[in-house]
Amino acid sequence: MKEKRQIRIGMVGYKFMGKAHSHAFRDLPFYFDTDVIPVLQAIAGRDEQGVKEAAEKMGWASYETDWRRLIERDDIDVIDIVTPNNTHAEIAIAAAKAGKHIICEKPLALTLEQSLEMLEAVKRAGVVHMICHNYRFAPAVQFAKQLIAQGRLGKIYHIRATFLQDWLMDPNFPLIWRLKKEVSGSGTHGDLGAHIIDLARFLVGEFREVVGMMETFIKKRPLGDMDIHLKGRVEGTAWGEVDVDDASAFLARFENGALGVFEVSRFSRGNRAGNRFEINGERGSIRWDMENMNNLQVYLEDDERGLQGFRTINCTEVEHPYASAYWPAGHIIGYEHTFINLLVEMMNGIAGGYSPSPNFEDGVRNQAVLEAVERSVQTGGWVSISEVLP
Ligand code: SOE
Repeated sequence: MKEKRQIRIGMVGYKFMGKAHSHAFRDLPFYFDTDVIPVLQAIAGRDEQGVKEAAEKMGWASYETDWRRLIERDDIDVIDIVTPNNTHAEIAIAAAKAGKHIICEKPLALTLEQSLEMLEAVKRAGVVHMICHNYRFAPAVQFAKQLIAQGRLGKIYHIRATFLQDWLMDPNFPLIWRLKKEVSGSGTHGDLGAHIIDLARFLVGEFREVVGMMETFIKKRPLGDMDIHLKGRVEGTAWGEVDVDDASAFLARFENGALGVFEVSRFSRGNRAGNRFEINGERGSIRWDMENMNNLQVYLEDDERGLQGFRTINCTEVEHPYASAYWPAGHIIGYEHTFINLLVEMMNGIAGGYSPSPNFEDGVRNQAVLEAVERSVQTGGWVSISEVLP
């Protein structure tokens, strides 16, 4: 058997997303027969003890305590950026200059301007680039895309999408990096909004104009750090200001005439990861809920009258993208597999010399929608995407 070309990964960061990406790189060759295969070469993090332990636990061959050192190494082909948002641009631009392929977590950058600089850098360097919008790689979402592309739903009229969470409702939950504008760029808007904007762009098309509103329900929080998975409180004596949104909502018109309603929040009691959408077309509708991610609800007007209604398709059959690489039909997959599916495309892109979607172009277009909504919140009126991204 021909030996496969190894693609040596250098990952910057190693927490929540680091775990998801490490798992995906490790398991990818187990399920998929790609032309090139990833190797967990090195990770970088500032805390030596922490990064060393993470490297051992997650199976990385080596570690660095400075990401710059990772980029200098000539035994690294890809830089994977899983750090807080304020570091994406600097790392990505340096990695591109060093000729490394790049996979970057979302949102691409703090601002549209920064994301354009990142796009310029990867284009100039001619490296392969992707942004990690993993949800579009759920087999059910890919299947929804196929149904829409085949015209099974006809002309699309509506998309309504939410991403609702509730981990921030305790007023004593501390002021973590996700709540500081200079580190995260925005709150729910860039964190969760970026995901549903990506799903909408993938399934419906480009945005034309938006009008939005945002709110910060709790404006001061105790200083401290906390894992968002823990329901934790800090009995703080020192307090700091939250300068990002707790919730964001907007209306949109698409280039193809469809209308969109979007809502993201960290104050939606009972919702842990309420990433859901419904799309209505002239001949059918689809619904998806990430907490039930293997299923797609489909309504087709062409069904016999009397039998019409939403049917639930368990997208684990050979006809459903990526599904048959895992288990026999009916044997469901999970959140972590969406990352594997995305990285399969990254490997295909490296083997074929192209940047699969979603790439930095998609990251820029996504950032333009985020920015247009923010501008609309300031002005109180509609903002067209062409005003922010000429
Ligand atoms: C936290 O709000 C978070 O983990 C996001 O950062 C992710 O992108 C999203 O997938 C789930 O929620």
